[in-house]
Amino acid sequence: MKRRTFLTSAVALTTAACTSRPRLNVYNWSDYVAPDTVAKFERETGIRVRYGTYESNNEMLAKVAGGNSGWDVVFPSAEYIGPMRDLGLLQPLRHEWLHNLDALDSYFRFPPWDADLRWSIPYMHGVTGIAYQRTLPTVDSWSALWDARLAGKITMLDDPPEVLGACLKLLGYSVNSREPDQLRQAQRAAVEQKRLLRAYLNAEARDQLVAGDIAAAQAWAVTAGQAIASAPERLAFAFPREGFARFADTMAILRESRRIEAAHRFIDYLLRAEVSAAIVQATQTATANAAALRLLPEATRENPVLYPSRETLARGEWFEPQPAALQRLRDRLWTEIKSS
Ligand code: N2P
Repeated sequence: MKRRTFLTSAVALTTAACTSRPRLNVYNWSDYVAPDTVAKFERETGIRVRYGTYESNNEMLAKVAGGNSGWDVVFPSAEYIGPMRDLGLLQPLRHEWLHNLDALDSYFRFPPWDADLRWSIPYMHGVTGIAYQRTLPTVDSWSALWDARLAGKITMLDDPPEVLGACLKLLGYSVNSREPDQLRQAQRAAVEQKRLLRAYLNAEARDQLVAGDIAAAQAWAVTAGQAIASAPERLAFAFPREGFARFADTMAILRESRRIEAAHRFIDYLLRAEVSAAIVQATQTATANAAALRLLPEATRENPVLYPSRETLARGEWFEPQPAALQRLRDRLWTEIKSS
């Protein structure tokens, strides 16, 4: 074969290999799959996955809001499903391609935010509380995060509904308050707290808690659970007595996706009990998958940070989507907090 012909056919072959192998772009929270979850899916299906991670709903939304992000599957928190649907960002799901839906816990099979799972499939859930060093006197109230003795060693989440939510709870209000006056009081509490803060941090708080650089952090149970697993003798988690937010993160397919069959295959794969159980073991998360939970050792199922009692959970509130005008007010209050 002449060199020229050889080169041309080699290029043709490589191009064919690249274009014929199906691809999928998955954008998820950090630490939300096991190290081998994606590779195993690729081996089983032949689909090549580009996997990216984010640390907050806002980070994800900023990327996908324009409708040409290139991502196919994303993991919005429950209260973002309605607004993302209304913005035309989501694709209705095809249940005939999701064979493992029955694995879901009965509550998450018909959740209040998307009762027939038309737009989203529950993935992980948890509460937002306080991760703290056991050397501190008992922490059981949001007020611990306003304790001047801990100045410089406190962090809050870098997440507007979470920070306003904690401030609202501190003041005795609902995390979903729609009262402008209550929201302004919450903003004042956040501004007053800011001088005590080390930073607004999400997943990054984990290592700083383990290192002892943070005394008390507003934290997702998932992140706290991961920190506690690394230093169980030094760290603990509090479910504040004033109440707290609950979160549920879901799997959804973007309207812009041109790979909807592969996207459903990926979601269905994550719903598989063994796959989900391996993720929970590796990442210390609380799963919405009841079949996976049954496969896990008792110590995991009874981890009180991830799976608190029914009475404790009853003190929690799911975040709700806000009417547009109130969302604008909240956005403005948050910008002012950040720039204060
Ligand atoms: C993943 C933490 C996500 C929990 N690192 C908040 N939705």
